[in-house]
Amino acid sequence: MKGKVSITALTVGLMNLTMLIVPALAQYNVTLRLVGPDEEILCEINMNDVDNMTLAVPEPLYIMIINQWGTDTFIAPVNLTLPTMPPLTLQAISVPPGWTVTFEPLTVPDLNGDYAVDVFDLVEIAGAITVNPGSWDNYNMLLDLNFDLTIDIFDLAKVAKQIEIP
Ligand SMILES: [Ca+2]
Ligand SMILES: [Ca+2]
Repeated sequence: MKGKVSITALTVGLMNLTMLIVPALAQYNVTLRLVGPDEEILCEINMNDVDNMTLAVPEPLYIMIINQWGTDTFIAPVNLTLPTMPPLTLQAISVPPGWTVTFEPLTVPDLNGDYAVDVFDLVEIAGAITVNPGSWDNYNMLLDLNFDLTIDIFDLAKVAKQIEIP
């Protein structure tokens, strides 16, 4: 019985804590998509429970966004038709709507976010290389470092160039 009381007290305590935290951090479920000219989804990235955020994207994609719209900050839902050939659409949708994303150029290819550029980042790209030319299976726009719409040795080379040898 005594244990039950203290669990309830703990639950109430946690609920109070949650109520304090939630209003400060609005959380969004976000879907980022790269959509082809026939509405086909070429790449879809889902992020759950994210705050308004900065998202590092391959540098050529960042430059495309800045040149086209003159800003790097957008509020979802948004559809950005990129000046690629063929024209592709970068789509950001959030639940609830209103997620703010600020794109930034990915100049340091720390793809697994461990604050170092090393062989593990090469592995991230190697895992996304597809053996079928022209196939969009596995395509992840955030790993396409030269943003030529395919993941291959040239993206690996961009990481390899920045690996620091101790
Ligand atoms: Ca890393
Ligand atoms: Ca590429």
